[in-house]
Amino acid sequence: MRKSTPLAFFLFVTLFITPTAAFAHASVLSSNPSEGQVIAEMPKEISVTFSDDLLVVADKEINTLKLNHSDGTSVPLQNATVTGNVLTAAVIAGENQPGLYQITYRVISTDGHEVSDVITFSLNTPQGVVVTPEAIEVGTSGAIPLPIALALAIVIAIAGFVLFERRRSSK
Ligand SMILES: [Cu+2]
Repeated sequence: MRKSTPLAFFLFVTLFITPTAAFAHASVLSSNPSEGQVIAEMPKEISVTFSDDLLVVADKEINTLKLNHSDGTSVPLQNATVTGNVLTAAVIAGENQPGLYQITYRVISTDGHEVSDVITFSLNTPQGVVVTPEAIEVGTSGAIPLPIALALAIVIAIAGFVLFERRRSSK
């Protein structure tokens, strides 16, 4: 019985987070690199394409991209540019340390709503890398990023189903 407590807690947290994110207004249509992608070479530019145009305010950087390596270092980006619904920033040449990376975006779409989340990709590492808690905490906020929350929900659902089936078949 004691084992079900953290499971129930995780389920609660996941259910609590997911609907909040589901009401976000501008969503990511695509990105380079894309979520979960394993690439052999760091691209010259990081870009994220949204479902809505981004708000541009002269002299104010309200749409930001950050790139972090899972070892905790931040990779400097240059010349963040908004073109309609695309946010792009240049990666400084020579940033090619293998490992897990996170793109953290924080944007405001033309309807005035802020959207932020994390896109994870790996550079030159085998597919199926395990996302460590350390990597998850690279993001700016303490919240669990939506894709990870969804993955957790799926894992918990499967675990719950297995436990349920086991309990049922033992009767
Ligand atoms: Cu909105």
